[in-house]
Amino acid sequence: MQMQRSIIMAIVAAVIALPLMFSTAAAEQPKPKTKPKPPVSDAEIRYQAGGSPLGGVDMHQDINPKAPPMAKAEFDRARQIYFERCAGCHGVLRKGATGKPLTPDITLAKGTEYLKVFIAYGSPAGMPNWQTSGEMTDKEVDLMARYIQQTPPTPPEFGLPEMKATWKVMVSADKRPKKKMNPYNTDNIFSVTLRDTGEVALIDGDTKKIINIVKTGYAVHISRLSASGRYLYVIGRDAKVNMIDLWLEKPDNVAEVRIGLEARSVDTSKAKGYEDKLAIAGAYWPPQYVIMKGDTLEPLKIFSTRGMTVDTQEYHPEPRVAAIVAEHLRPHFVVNVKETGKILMVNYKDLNAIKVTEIGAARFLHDGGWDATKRFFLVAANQSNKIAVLDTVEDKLAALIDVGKIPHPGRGANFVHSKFGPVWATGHLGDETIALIGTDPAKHKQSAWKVVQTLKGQGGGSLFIKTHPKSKNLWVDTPLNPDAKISQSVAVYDIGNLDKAPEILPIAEWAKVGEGAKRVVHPEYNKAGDEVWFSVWSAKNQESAIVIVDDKTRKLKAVIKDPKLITPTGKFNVYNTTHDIY
Ligand code: DHE
Repeated sequence: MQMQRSIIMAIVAAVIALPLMFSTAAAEQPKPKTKPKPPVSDAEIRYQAGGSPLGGVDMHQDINPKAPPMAKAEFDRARQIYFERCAGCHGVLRKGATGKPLTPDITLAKGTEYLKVFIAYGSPAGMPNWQTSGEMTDKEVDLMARYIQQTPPTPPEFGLPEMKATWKVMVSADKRPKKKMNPYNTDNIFSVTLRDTGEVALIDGDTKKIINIVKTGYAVHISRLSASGRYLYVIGRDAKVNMIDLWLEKPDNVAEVRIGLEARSVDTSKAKGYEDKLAIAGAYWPPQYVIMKGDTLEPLKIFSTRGMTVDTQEYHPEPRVAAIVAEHLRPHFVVNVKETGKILMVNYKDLNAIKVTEIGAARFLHDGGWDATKRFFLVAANQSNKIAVLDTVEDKLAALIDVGKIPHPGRGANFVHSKFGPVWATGHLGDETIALIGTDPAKHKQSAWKVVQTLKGQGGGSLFIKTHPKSKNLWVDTPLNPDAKISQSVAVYDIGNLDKAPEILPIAEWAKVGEGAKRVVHPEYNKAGDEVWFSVWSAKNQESAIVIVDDKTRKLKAVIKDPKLITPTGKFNVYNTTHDIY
């Protein structure tokens, strides 16, 4: 036993002394005896290891004679674990994303024992300690060490025939009502992601009652609206797009399609003359985006994002599609490609002559939103610790701005700063700061595209920030902070006096739910801009809730609880989402 321990300790020491291979910052050699701070925070690791649905997809097992033997059942189990835990950082094909490449040319040279220790104990540079944290057993670590020496299996492609085979129109356009058939104020409906049940809850913002629970894709991610606000589009991590008609007597699905095997983003055409005409969805696998008919989801055109990275100009086989937004002023979609670090402006005026303007930004593009004028789109290049600014009038990159560690704005927050004029704000996953960026080059040139003020938040692990044109409050969540006190509360700043410390509201406590993680996530305003809704997010088998705060008084206004409200996360108010108000 003692001897076994000494061997392990010797290997740990050897591993730490060798160049790190898993994390982004692997190039930095750890210095002995000092404890380097992981460049990837725990919050970020947990966030990225969200679970890819590709684990369930059948893939070919190549027999590599140099790799340690694996029975098919072992290979399939390891593949499932890989897609659930590892693919988010290391990539589907293991070529590396925010984590290091794990291709056999690298892993075979390290050998099983080395890899086991690395997986079990993690690295100071950010690789999680899967075994010592209790998340993987000894057997699973052994399995994974052998698995990553095999040839990476490739999931199948997903072209038009595959999409068409999944495409269903439940209520055809001509059978749908010509006017709204329900009493709801549809502009103030909230579509609430029920993450782990693969559903959205449609909640009436006026009465706070659930209108319907609608079946959608696996681990549903976001909702977006058509330009008229009638159709609601929901995307699941399994790349299933659902289209819900809010005019039905009981709003429900009218069409669905799968646009790939894994996805996160969806939006619709917003330009004048194209209202409700087209939808677009972006996939993680295969790396592609798809333009569909807006009223039926019939897939029309598919575009691959495979290509060269923005900086080193090297081929990347799986650049995932991150945020997509529709321009309001021109018939364009803005498609953000994660691994290549490119922003694509897709002109959809003529689907047979699509014009794509490619703007080089920085890796790895993730999420973002418009400035208040909707001319500039600001997107987080999260592993570069930068915000990229796209100018949609001059079709160019207006700026690349250094911000804090791993910016994560959601869609960000726009307001007028008393000193610097219009600003857009982002919080960060990797530190406690909130960056305010000037967005008005015409009237506030000195402040434009600069961090004009940095606020101190509760801590790292922030995902979403929000305000409303009618509000004087700026809300910042911290759901991924390791301290429960911080992850279960929210910070609110007075926009008129940003030098004042924020007020901390114990949202989870107000929910009065039982045991659970109770992460307070994703502030969202109602249409009037006088209420802010928060999700109190616990596990599938625990009680969760939606807490509604009066924006003016910052006091509790209502709590929505229901056994069907399982794992609520994102909430999308119909009016605010349609008009990109944030
Ligand atoms: Fe998200 C937006 C990707 C984990 C809740 N998320 C986005 C967008 C992308 C993305 C690309 C932008 C879409 C757009 O605007 O078109 N999210 C990913 C991941 O890859 C990641 C890190 C890991 C994963 O496996 O999915 C991930 N996301 C999460 C979560 O764990 C969250 C907190 C809970 C959940 O529901 O899964 C989460 N993501 C959200 C929400 C938005 C979002 C609520 C939309 C924010 C908005 O206001 O628009």
